[in-house]
Amino acid sequence: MKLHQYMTAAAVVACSMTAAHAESWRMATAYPETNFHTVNIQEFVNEIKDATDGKLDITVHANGSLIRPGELKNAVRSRQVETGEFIISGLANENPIFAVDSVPFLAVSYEDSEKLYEITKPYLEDLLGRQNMQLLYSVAWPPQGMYTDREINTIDDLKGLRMRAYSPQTERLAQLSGAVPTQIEAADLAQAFSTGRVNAMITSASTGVNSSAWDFLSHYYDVAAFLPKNVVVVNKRSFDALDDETKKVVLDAAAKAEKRGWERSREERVKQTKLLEDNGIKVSSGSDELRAALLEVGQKMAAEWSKEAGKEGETILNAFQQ
Ligand code: PCA
Repeated sequence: MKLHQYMTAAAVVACSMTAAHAESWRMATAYPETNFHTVNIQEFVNEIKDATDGKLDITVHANGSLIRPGELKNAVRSRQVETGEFIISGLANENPIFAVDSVPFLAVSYEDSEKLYEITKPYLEDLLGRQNMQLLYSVAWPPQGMYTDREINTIDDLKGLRMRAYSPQTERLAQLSGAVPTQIEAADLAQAFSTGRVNAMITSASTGVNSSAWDFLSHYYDVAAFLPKNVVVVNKRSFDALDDETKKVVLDAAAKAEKRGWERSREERVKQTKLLEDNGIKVSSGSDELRAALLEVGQKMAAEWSKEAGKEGETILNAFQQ
């Protein structure tokens, strides 16, 4: 081997050693820094940094500041960022399996949501895997209720209200309730309400508090329609490029973050619902009439989902109902 060839080989080795020894990743998320999912993610990346002695250093870019929420999945898929978090039902138009956690009144408790997650996890892993992504963990939002800028007694009172939606399911729910849906990202909520683009929304107590809902809205109907989940994913090539030890650190930290996240979500429900009340929002579970009508909407959506999800959907529902 000639001298310059030795030198080239040495340079290649030096480069790959550097790559193996210090990695800086970017993580993009859609929700604010104070949101409990984001706080959990920050702890997750801190733990990875500590456990690898800084070899894997992940910087979190929250609130859609690096990647617009609607672009998040494709950004991880194409490796524009190595890792990211997004709401899985946002992908419902790709495959109905992504929407099962958002079928209203199918799984309304944390226990049922966890059960549904365990059943659907292999499907999610497979579907995300086909798009070059590995599922690291998933955590549910607190139950979804309805916020309005006026008192609602029956479903007819929702007629014509402009209702903010964040997924195909929330859009359909608004539509079937007689409202007019508008797709708005969580990061844009305050602006949308202050400019009068919307006067109602379906979301959790968390997002209500994160967006200071009391500045624009007066009522929260805590109907607990469903618990949508966020997923934290990593680009497969980025993950595969890690050494085995680092991979294990990431997977262990992910398992811990998942457990911690579900616990925090439970606490969040209680804590943030109280904060809504403390700030003047009238919180109630809604009239019997309203709840019965929303249940009917839910049944309609469940039938639509089953039709779309076909055999796979049937398998999932059978396992869930056992
Ligand atoms: N907050 C997110 C999704 C579900 C939730 O509770 C949002 O409103 O966009």
